Amino acid sequence: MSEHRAPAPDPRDFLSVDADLDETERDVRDAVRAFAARELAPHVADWFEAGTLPDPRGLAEAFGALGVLGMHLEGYGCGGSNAVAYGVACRELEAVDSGLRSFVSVQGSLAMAAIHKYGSEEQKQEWLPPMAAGRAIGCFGLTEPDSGSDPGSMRSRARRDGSDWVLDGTKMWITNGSVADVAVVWAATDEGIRGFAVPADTPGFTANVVHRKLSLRASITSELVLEGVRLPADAVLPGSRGLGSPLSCLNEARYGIVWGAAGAARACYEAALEYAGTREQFGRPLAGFQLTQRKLADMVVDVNHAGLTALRIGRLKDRGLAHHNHVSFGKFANVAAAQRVAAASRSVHGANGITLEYPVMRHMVNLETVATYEGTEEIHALSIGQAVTGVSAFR
Ligand code: TGC
Ligand code: FAD
Repeated sequence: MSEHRAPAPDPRDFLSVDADLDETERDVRDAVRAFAARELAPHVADWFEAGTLPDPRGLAEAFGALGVLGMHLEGYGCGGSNAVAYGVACRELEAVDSGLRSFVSVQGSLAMAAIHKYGSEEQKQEWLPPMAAGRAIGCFGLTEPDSGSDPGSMRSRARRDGSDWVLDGTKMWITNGSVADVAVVWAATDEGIRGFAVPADTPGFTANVVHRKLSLRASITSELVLEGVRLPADAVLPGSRGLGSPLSCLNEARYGIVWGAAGAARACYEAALEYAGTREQFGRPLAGFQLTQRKLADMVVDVNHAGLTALRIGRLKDRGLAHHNHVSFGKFANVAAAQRVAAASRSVHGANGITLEYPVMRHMVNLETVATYEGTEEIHALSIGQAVTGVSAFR
């Protein structure tokens, strides 16, 4: 009897995580990966260097045609995919740049998800089909200059004036704020925190671009100013009530980051593997030095752990079993893993690693934002701590 030999691991998918994707999920992976290689990767270093996205509307329409905007939502022109397929799409986009995954996250998992979860039938009909197609851009305004990790302390107010609502306040760090057609704005009311669909052409609404960022440069970040913004009664998202409403949207976007961070980690690891195989010092490739192999071993472990974590949480989500503490676990673990991989990859690249000719420093600085937004590393550590001890240490 001949001895069975398992195939040797594929260095690019060491634990064969993708073998556990079904055919539809693999098709999504291949389509998004091909799109990203063709339409995004050749330009992203220039966009990052310029500190902006030169054609956000064109990009939105291209993402719409690809089918990734609100792809996990049902109806209204959305794709209705499962959570794993959506996650795989996020992974492939973030393997190019976190800012590009952010574009898709904010549109689909925050702005569209808020309208889908809490909006009226009219609001869904008005906004979701054009947003899914990328003909309309949305943003999600929760954070304020003085309320980041603690959004419950927000100062933005919405008060009734007859049947109208009048909104005043400032939102800060809002992705796509200055290119949005509609801003989902969260404000305190006499009935608690509620969400509002604010068309960007409403008098009193202005958006100012945040300049001089050193991270997430291939992404537009804005301040939203609302001064006496008068909205009709039907602008409120009728199903929204309390801080739990925006937080449940965050779970969707945080879930995308769990996968996205695995993509950024994979890209940095693959860049290091390739570089170490070709760059020679002391008469042989860097890959032949023990210290480099240790870095590659650490990287491949982090990349595969991140991939397994993402897939596990995705499968739980598709069975309706992903608690928000699971998502916190994934964001906390995978972003930290990606940061370790990016730093190790940058060191393998030597001086070349600090340039935009290679993707690693771009990923490394992007990951500073990814570790900060959607709940900082500390906030997710405290969520996990609360889940395992039963004691809240937020305050
Ligand atoms: P707390 O009293 O704990 O909770 C208030 C209510 O919300 C419920 N809840 C959640 N519900 C759904 N999902 C979650 N993740 C939830 N976390 C809490 C909770 O059960 C409670 O419900 P109820 O019915 O009892 O009232 O609220 P807290 O004020 O103590 O704050 C908790 C904390 C710190 C975890 C929360 O505020 C938080 O997550 N802070 C971080 C803020 C954050 O992540 N901001 C992100 C802004 S958006 C963004 O960054 C977009 S980046 C662009 C991109 O994604 O690419
Ligand atoms: P702070 O809350 O001031 O925190 C500062 C430090 O204190 C952090 O290390 C934090 O972890 C720590 N800290 C705070 N509280 C505690 C505690 N209880 N215990 C221990 N440590 C604590 N927001 C939106 O609403 N929409 C968007 O589209 C959006 N896009 C963004 C895009 C970019 C590029 C960036 C950088 C941010 C974006 N944000 C967005 C904002 C983001 O969600 C916030 O930056 C984040 O929630 C953290 O808030 P903060 O920056 O005010 O930091």
